[in-house]
Amino acid sequence: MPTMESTARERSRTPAALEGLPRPGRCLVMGILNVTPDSFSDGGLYADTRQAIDRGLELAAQGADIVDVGGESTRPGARPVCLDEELARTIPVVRELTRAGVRVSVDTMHAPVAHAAVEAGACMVNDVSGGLGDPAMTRTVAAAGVPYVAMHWRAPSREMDRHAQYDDVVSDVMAELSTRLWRLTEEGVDPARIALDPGLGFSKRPEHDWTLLAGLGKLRELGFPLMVGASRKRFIGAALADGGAGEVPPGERDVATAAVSALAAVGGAFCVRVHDVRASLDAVRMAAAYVECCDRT
Ligand code: PMM
Repeated sequence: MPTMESTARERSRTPAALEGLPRPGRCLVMGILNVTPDSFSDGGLYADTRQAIDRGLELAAQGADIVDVGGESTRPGARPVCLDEELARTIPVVRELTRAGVRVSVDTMHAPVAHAAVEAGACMVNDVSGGLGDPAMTRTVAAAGVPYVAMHWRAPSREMDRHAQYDDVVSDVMAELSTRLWRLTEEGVDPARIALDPGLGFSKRPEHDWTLLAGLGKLRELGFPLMVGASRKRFIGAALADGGAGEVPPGERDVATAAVSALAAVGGAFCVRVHDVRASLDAVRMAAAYVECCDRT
């Protein structure tokens, strides 16, 4: 059975990196900036453009390697927003943060938003649908030539919980991501600019999320850098409730999120996507020191 140490050793033999992003010798930390009224943990906090820009600057000052700007909530049950609204929420924020020297990615499943965000300075597209939400996304990203995160996704937010059925969640997610990879590269996306994400919480129950987290080593066999988005998610709230009924609320999950960031980094993630940047930055630094020591001993 693989131990945490052997996982760490294995990870360090294959440095994962994504063309066009920094390589600080540790897992990257992406700060979450949801410019939405209805995201599950920070909805409404940064819905106004000025508040969102200030928050983005704050995340960068806290050490975020990338700030991920999103204008559409993807929480279970969320309704889609119209394109004009998503553009109005995200593009001014992307433009101002980029002007201020912040490295920005755009969290969208819509090709026109990805295109406009790259024009406004975004250096990465983070697509929770892995290209399934908009058939034009793949070609848009290929033409833009920016790094692209393709997340495992089965269905829109309003119905995703109905699709949380797996024979073997790690194998099933790998097979579905492989199909996406085939399509992405067929349509001209540079493989050196693709990262994959198992999509924790998206058509997954808490036991699926934990199995995927424990299976990062296996997912890395796909040969692409892995992003992990665990921050404040339900599986963390449920684990903190110690098997009791209910869940610890999202606002009280940041310490545990940082612990999960360390686990993800040791498991070989190239980037973690989090609300509380400072805590996860410390966590991935500890993971890097640990992995380096495993390498030497
Ligand atoms: N999760 C959310 C939004 N975007 N992007 C990636 N790549 N991975 C994720 O797990 C992910 C994501 C939903 O969480 P939020 O509402 O806290 O942003």
